[in-house]
Amino acid sequence: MIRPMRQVMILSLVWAGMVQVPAFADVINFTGDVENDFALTNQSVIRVLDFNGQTGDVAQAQWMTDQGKINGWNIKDLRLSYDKTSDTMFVGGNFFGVAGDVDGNSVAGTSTDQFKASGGLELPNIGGRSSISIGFGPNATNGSPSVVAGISGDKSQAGTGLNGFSVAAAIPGQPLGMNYGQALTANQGTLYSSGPDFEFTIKNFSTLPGINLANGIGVNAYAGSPDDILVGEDSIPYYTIGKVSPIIVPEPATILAWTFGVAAIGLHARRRTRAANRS
Ligand SMILES: [Ca+2]
Ligand SMILES: [Ca+2]
Ligand SMILES: [Ca+2]
Repeated sequence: MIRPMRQVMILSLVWAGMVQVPAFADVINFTGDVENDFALTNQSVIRVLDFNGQTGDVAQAQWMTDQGKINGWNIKDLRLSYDKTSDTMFVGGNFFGVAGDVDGNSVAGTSTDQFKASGGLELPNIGGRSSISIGFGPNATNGSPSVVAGISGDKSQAGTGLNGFSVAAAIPGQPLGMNYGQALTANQGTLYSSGPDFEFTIKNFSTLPGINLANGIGVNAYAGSPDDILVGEDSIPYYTIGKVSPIIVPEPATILAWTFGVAAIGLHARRRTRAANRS
């Protein structure tokens, strides 16, 4: 399905430890709630906002909307915080609802009879061809991820972490979510065990293939399944984060076609102050 033009905005921004500014030693304590754990008042937090923070970019059955439900693939934003001392990247995939709760009944892994009777499919543990994946790579126009972290939609690529969580070398040319290559054993972090959001760590982040922190990074994201019928997928196209201090000025972003069935997504970015966009 083709979704509307989106804007990705980046807020905040000291890229702690990656730029020529004092490093913030910042260890995030996970509780499952990205809004709480990666508070925007935390100067180390980088936020990539999806679709202006609006909910309309993941299709779902009208009756779900009429019932006030929001599917569990709809990403609100990504939040990143890098701890230089431990060389750990803390990653928060922030969802409007509950990550993986496809039918929006507030429980990931189970769905209502109405959802099932209408042909919907929601599997526990981000199972089957479901995936929540975040890609990382160089700060490069027309770039693509060199690393992927999360739960692959191809379970033959599953890692050894919770629900098959893995940090892996990205397979070039494959859609994010199905592109988990060789596991990066020195970089395996931990997926937090409860939601509503999707939080994990990547160890030894500066040593990831294709990553040179001094040059900034690129990031993209995918959440969805091709099999759930009643609900679309969400994605954030490859977005570059430069080494600018103290405010990161977004650079021209790439237009990529990498989600299941999405032809192309226009993307542009603009700067916005943190104060204007607290949530
Ligand atoms: Ca979204
Ligand atoms: Ca959330
Ligand atoms: Ca559910």
